[in-house]
Amino acid sequence: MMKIGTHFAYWGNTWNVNYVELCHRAKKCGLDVLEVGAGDLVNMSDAELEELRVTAKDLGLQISANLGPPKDKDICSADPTVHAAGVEFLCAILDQMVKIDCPILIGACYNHWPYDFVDTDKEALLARAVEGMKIVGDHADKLGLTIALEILNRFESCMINTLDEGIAFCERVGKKSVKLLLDTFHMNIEEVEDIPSVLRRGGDWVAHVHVGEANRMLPGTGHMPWDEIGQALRDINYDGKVVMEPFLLVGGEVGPAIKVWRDLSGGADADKMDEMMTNAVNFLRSKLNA
Ligand SMILES: [Mn+2]
Repeated sequence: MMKIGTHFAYWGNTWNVNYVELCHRAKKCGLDVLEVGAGDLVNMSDAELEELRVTAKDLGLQISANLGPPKDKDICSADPTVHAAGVEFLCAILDQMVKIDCPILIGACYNHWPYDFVDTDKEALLARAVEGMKIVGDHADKLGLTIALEILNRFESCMINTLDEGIAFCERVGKKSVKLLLDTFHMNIEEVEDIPSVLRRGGDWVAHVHVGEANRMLPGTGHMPWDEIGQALRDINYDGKVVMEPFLLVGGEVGPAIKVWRDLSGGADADKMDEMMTNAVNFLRSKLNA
């Protein structure tokens, strides 16, 4: 059974949030998964991590950890200090994930995000990232965790923009734990094939799925082919997490990072935001588990 989740930043426009509160809110909306910021885990005390673990467990909620690495901890960097710091950071996150029973690290862990495009020497960037990810992948293998590398569109990365590039990267890394994340928003921009075909071809490489409409609004509010997407995921026997990334709010830190320049929430207050999320969960569940 596929599990339905949301990125935590649906509810606000700052990266700094109280995950324990958001666990309760996610549960209220009928979600199975809360996707938290992986970078936050290294700044949380063991007591805070334990509170999050227990809260999620008691609510029957699963947690996934979403990372956009900072520029000074980046495994594609030509600076050996930054590269090493990136490897160390990713391994430290994996260690923290174990403490909250979080099985999967997701995101474009192969470069910093948002990427600044100062260095676009793609082959050299990829070669350094592969070497770094081999070490991180070994650590994840040892801990029994999964890393789902996110394939991003051209405006967010110059390294991995398509499924084929993602598979090639994972094959070079060659670790059991290192797989892919496919996101309807990015696929809609970059892939030649229709989205269901890309998912089918992704097959066993697909370890995590992000969903949203073409403008990242909630599933069911735009023109994505949800019946066919659900069918494609069933065809590959996908039983992982399907996590929405609905970024609707302008301003704060999240708005500019995601390039949200108009209110996509329709002026929704907190109750309306929860109602819209609940509707999207029900919509998605009907499409995925048809
Ligand atoms: Mn995504």
